[in-house]
Amino acid sequence: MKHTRVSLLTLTFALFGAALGQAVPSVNVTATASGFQVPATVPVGHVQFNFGNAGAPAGDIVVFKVNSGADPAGVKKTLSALAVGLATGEDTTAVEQQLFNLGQLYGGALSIAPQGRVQVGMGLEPGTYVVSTTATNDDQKNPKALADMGFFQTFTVPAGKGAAAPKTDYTVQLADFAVSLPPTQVMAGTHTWEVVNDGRQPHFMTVAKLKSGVTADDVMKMMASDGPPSGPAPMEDSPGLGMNVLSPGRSATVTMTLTPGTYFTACFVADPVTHKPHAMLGMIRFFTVK
Ligand SMILES: [Cu+2]
Repeated sequence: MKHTRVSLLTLTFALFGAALGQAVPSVNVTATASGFQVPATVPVGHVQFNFGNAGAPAGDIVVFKVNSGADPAGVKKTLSALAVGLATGEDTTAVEQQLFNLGQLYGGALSIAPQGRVQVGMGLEPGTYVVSTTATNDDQKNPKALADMGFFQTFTVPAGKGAAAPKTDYTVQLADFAVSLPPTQVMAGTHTWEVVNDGRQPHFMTVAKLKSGVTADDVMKMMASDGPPSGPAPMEDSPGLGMNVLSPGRSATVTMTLTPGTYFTACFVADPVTHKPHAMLGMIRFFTVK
């Protein structure tokens, strides 16, 4: 009898939960050595992407909503040009503007550790989307865009009513040109961060931990110096942290596990007016994790 009562209680809670709102669906996107594996259709509304790395070359993952009337093949060509430009250190301002005219950037992962996963949540409207990367293969002399090597897939989002965005632990606001960090102390552990682009330009958010003994001043001095950086990198290798480019008005969430220490956050999108990376115009901040 007692067992039955527990089951009824569980059922009541399950029904109550369903009435409150749909659960956020999980969508697996896996980067393999030969490209991205992406479902053909992804639910409308808020979804949680589980970006996995199963032997892929190092790189980011970006989700891009293609403007109605724009051709995904044009997006591929532009992304490829951007990837090669970034790899060869060219001025990428013009090609970035071309990309921004073809659709909207919904965020994504900046990097994923080998065999690792990164959880990125975002709200999807009906339409055609691209999952791709701005990375190249590691041929230093003649870099080839991964977008041309299988790392470019599309999916569609059908019309309907989807899940609402879940509550998050911390919020970061990106603006032209500033980064607003959470007003409260960031605690160590695994938390979900909402990243909001309140600016009129696209922005992204790198997050990396400073090596012990390195100060914010050391990093600022290194950033201000011209030419290639000398000496060892001041930041730890921090795969899985940060948020890929968000178009103006967009927001997305990323689940990050942080350990105590000092962290660096910045955006390096090129400003079309000054051709400087946004970090040089004020989009660089430091925060501590306790
Ligand atoms: Cu920016």
